[in-house]
Amino acid sequence: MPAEIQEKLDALSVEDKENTPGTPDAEGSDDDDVAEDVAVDGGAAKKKKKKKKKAKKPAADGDTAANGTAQPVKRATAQTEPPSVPVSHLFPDAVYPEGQLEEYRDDNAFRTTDEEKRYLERMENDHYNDLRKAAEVHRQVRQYAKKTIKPGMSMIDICEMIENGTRTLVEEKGLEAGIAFPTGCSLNHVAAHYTPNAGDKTVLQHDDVMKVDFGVHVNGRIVDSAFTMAFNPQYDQLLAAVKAATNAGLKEAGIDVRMSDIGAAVQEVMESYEVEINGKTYQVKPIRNLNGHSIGPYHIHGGKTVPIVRGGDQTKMEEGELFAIETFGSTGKGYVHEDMECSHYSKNFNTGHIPLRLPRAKALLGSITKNFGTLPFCRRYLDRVGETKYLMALKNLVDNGAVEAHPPLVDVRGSYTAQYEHTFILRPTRKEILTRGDDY
Ligand code: HZE
Ligand code: MN
Ligand code: MN
Repeated sequence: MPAEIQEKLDALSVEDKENTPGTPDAEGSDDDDVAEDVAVDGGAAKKKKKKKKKAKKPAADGDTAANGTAQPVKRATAQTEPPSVPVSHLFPDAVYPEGQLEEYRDDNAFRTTDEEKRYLERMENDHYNDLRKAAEVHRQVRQYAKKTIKPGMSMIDICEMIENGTRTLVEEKGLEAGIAFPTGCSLNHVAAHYTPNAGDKTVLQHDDVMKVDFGVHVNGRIVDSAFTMAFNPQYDQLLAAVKAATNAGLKEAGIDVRMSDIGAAVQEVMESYEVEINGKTYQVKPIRNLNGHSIGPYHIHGGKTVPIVRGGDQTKMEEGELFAIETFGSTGKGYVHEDMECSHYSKNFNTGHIPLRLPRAKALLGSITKNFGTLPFCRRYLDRVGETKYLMALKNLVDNGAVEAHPPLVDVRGSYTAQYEHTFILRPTRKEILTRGDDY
């Protein structure tokens, strides 16, 4: 960890540190095996340091030196509930914490210390810092979301809570910083790409399994991360299977690693779990037509896909690439199809000018370009920028290929699906799991 970031961490309160990746928690979450692998300056030394600090500085705003004199201490402002403090206020020198670091292995072990690789990396520091800021916003917003979301809340209230938190903490500013894509809150057999449209009265139920998938960007640098919430403990093993499978994929990932090897590692772990739900037992299946993906600036799906089953793809991951590894487990067929009313859309990234004959479609595309650029959006986001009665125009844009529709992706009715997702970057010297937190 660079000295300036270590100093920054040292200035933070104990509470803040516990939320910082790269500071593994001794008591641990259910993810200890992964969290302990943080390759900073040695987990043992770190733990000692933290324990010492905790004992020395219990709660005060100041510090007491060994000789008993009061010491002023730089203290990060605590986040509020609901979150209202922009992360830029919590990190006043605008240096954001690194994610979980992992050294490359085998033929790439040389990279950790290689002078040329370290040089290449320094040139990208501002981009990494933008990603780390986005990741910090994600961690703080999801911490509040996990605490607050309860059965009985409407899906719209759930999404607005997450979206308001993101806008505030990242200090939303046009296309320079904000929400990267609509808040996914897909339920049960719906695996992905559901967010409520206006008027949707759906209320979260005690027996629902909800995939919370949201994204944050700073200058178009996107983090994409998701977790699953359930209130009935009968789903605990399903969630554990998918969490472990995602972690297996993250561990396997690296420069020169074949996509197919990641798929194999994910499937192996996922299928090693048996779950009992409503008195029936299932082997957890990976959803074979869903995958992780590369991410480009303002481009959620950068073009490379990361399978979650064995077979096929000999494509390799490369230096500098940003990826989301997301795995989905299911008690159903392990295969999704499009169904239900569409909420998610994005301007087609690769097409140039498309001639449009319908004036309302032309105007809507102008508004989409201005407000979202190539970032995905949903109908609620069109509503909030003042668009009305746009459904015909939107359909025209989809029919003409200017906009892509991303309808909900569902497994068979009555099945349950879970998802965990993290964003990581293959830095020249090491892998950095940007969105890692103390929760998942
Ligand atoms: C949205 C959105 C959020 C992802 C996508 C993602 C996405 C984008 C497939 C995608 C394009 C089915 C779209 C997405 C999103 N997250 N991959 O994490 F509107 F709000 C593009 C694509 N494709 C080109 N052809 C293949 C698929 O998601 C897949 C998981
Ligand atoms: Mn996602
Ligand atoms: Mn994704």
